[in-house]
Amino acid sequence: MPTNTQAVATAAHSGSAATEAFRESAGRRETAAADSARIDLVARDLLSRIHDVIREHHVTYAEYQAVKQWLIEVGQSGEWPLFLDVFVEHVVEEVATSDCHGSRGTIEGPYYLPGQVPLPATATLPMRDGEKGEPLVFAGQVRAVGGTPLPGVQLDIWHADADGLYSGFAPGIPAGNLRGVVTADEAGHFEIRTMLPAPYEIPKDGPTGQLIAAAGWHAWRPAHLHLMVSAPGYRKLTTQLYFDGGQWLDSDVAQAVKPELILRAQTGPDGTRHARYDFVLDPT
Ligand code: MBD
Ligand code: FE
Repeated sequence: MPTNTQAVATAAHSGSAATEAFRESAGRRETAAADSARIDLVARDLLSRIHDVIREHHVTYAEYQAVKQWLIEVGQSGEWPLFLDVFVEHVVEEVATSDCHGSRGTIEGPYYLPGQVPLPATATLPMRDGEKGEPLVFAGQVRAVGGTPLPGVQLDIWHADADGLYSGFAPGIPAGNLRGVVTADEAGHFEIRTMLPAPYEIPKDGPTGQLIAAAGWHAWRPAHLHLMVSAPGYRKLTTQLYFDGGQWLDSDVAQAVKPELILRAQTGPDGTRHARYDFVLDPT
């Protein structure tokens, strides 16, 4: 099956591409300064909780060596961004946004790429001729907490294609496919045409997928759109939107679904899906 071959070819590549993307993003990201007291506190507590798990579950030498081997493979395959964003980021996001009153955020994940094509308020995302899938029109308005419509809003959007693959992280997909930076109009309105993404499955041939299989878990995320919504003077919102009735909504491997983030899309007479979502931003 050609789809299968493509998915297998993708897997080995996506982890290292995500590590590459993360390294290149270093200058753009906030990084914590080395505060010795903070490192002492958090690192000591983290280690002591690992010690507790070993005691409670009588972890053996054989298991300890297997874990060591697996950790080496996560690094060598470049899957640390994938593994961490799937299993850890959701709690970092929860803590980071606990004081927000605007739209719910959720994790960024490993597949954001900066510098995508700028697009007007009404726009179609870059896609291949005959891009597979069902057409989707995603529209809405961006306002501040309190309801004032916001001018100068940027919506940086990226998502998987109808095979569940991301441009830049799977071979054979043109750079920038299904990615773009939309500037909303003066009243914060936008209307984005694209193709409905498919659910995403963690690659099975890397260490993250191998852990998931070995533990008997499933490796799926429900279909989703990724967005970063920003406006001068407001906190940048990083979020994802999901589709009502879609598979895996109740069991996302990355635990990043929230009920407020599920779109109820209507299907038009020509089969096009129409979904609306209004974003609310918190002031900085
Ligand atoms: C994804 O597409 C994603 O959004 C996350 C969080 C992790 C892996 C793949
Ligand atoms: Fe994703």
